[in-house]
Amino acid sequence: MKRIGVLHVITDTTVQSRFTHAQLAEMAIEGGADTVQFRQKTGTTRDLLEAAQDAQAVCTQHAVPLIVNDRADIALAVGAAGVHFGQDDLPISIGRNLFPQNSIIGASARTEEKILKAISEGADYIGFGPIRQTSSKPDAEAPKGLDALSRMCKIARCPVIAIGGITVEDVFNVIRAGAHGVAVISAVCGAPDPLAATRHLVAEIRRAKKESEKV
Ligand code: TZP
Ligand code: MG
Repeated sequence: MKRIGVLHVITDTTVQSRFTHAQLAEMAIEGGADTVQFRQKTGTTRDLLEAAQDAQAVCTQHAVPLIVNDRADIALAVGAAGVHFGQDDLPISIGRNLFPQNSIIGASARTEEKILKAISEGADYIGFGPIRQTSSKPDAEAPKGLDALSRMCKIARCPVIAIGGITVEDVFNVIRAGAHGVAVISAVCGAPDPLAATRHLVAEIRRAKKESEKV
């Protein structure tokens, strides 16, 4: 079984322009994030490659997996630990054949049917959301909430990473609902101090996991 991180910090240079992907990766890792996701929707392939290479260098230095959103070519080119595909990206089954066996392949899926399909094609984890309202993804669906998260976590026989509008105040309940972990953009990238914000998220995830162990 592959180790899937519990805090995926998604680096983003559109919700903020103070920091580069690499700088965000550095702060997130120092704050305790165990996965970094590189996500950039605009720019040339060369722009993306260079920014992802810089983020990968930081992740390599700290032995933290980097997952590239959308772009199998960029993930392969920088030697990332994995890739994350949405429903409009490459099918998981094709990605599985492109990447080494030990690569992590994540899939966004929002219905029971799509979750089961992604798992059957070889997804290592499911990204489920948006849990709450989010301003980081303009085409996000309506918030799914914690009840739907809980249902999907029971259906999925693989780790579920909750995403979308998750704040530090939410993390405890999100993990208690059954999520293996959370993925965030604004809670870290939009925070006044991304490093401190990451630390706080990690502490909340640990508190929730400890609580879950008690029952
Ligand atoms: N996919 C579903 S919601 C979302 C993505 C990429 C945006 C997450 O960003 P934030 O700022 O944590 O809501
Ligand atoms: Mg995508």
